[in-house]
Amino acid sequence: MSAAKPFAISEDFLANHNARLEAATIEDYHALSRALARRGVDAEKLVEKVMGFGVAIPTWGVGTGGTRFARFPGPGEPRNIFEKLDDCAVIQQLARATPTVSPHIPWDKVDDYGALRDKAAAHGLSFDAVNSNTFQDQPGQELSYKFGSLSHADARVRAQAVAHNLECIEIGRKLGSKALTVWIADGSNFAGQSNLTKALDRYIEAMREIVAALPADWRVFLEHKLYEPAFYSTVIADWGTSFAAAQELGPKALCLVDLGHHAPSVNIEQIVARLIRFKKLGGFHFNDSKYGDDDLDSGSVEPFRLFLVFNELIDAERRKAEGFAPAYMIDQSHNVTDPIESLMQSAMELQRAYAQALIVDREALEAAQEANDALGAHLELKRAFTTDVSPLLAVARLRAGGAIAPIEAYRAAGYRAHKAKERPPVAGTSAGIV
Ligand SMILES: [Mn+2]
Repeated sequence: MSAAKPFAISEDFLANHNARLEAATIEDYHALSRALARRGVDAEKLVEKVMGFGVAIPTWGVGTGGTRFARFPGPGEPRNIFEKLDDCAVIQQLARATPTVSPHIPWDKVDDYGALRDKAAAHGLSFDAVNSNTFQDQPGQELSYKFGSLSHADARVRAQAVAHNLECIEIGRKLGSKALTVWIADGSNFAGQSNLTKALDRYIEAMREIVAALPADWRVFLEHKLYEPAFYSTVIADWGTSFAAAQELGPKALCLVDLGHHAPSVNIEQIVARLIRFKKLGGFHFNDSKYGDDDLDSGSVEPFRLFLVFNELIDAERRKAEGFAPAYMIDQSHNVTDPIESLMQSAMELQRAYAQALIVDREALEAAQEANDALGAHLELKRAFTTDVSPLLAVARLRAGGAIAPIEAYRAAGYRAHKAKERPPVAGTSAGIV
């Protein structure tokens, strides 16, 4: 007996759903276009820019996340990487902002990477940065990462962690990736437990071996994180350490900014500006936070901060800043929502911040800055941030073949209910927070 074809949202269903919303959307878009035209902004050009914006979905993001205390799996969760790709495809089909997928090794290991690449391509998806994992032990693994990985005191553990990253590069090559993201959980829980200098020395030496193994057109992203799982010291704790390490490791090594991986009051947009200035901004893990590495949905807590990050990115793009080509990925843990809905909403919030940053009057902003007109400069940013670009984003989605209202369309299609029938839960489905 052959398995029934998995449920997919049909183009007819989507067209009918859009048809009901189209007239009002176009009316709102025309009103916004006229308002923007009065400010010298061409809405049509903005639509084109928004249609070209893409952010990668992490494969683990389509499963329910969890906290340190529990995970509450939802119905119809993907049970393997192929089903994860089906869910990523729905997100791209409706929201049209996520054409790439960021895999995680070993969670996404398969026997046939050609089949995986073909499956993604059939969905119109391709693979972005590969994420390595030396923050947990795998079944059958010879040595434990309990006391660290790339910075471990024991050279054999470091060698094992290096070998894992080299395997990630090999898998990434088969998938068409061009980057490796390395986050290590290494650190210490007690003062005196670890030699702070030696631990960093060992990390940099191990990373040298990984950098040396990168193909010519590959980059490696160093991801820093202030604390957790280590609570006394963390080897790559901040952007300064990440930057200094990337400098020593050479031009292929760049810094990755996960928005949740900083001290609570840190000025993240300034960190972004600094990394751009030093040609070391590799990319982002987008999410939002209230307290720490909360991995909440992008733009759900501090949308103004997200806008300010994009303001720096657009500033760099307009200046044609040397070496500026950041990779964008979402990195969130969806504990109380349907992950597909959260990922669509997050991708749209990133597009919103991007569009708002694009409509900042850069000449007026610079003039105010040069004249020391503090409030005038601030108001230029606020004018852009308070502009509701929703109709413009909806038109961009519509023209790209997506949904005017992705979450409403997704719910109306009953995708999750279908998957709940097709995908009986299995034990040990991996999901995580990095
Ligand atoms: Mn991250």
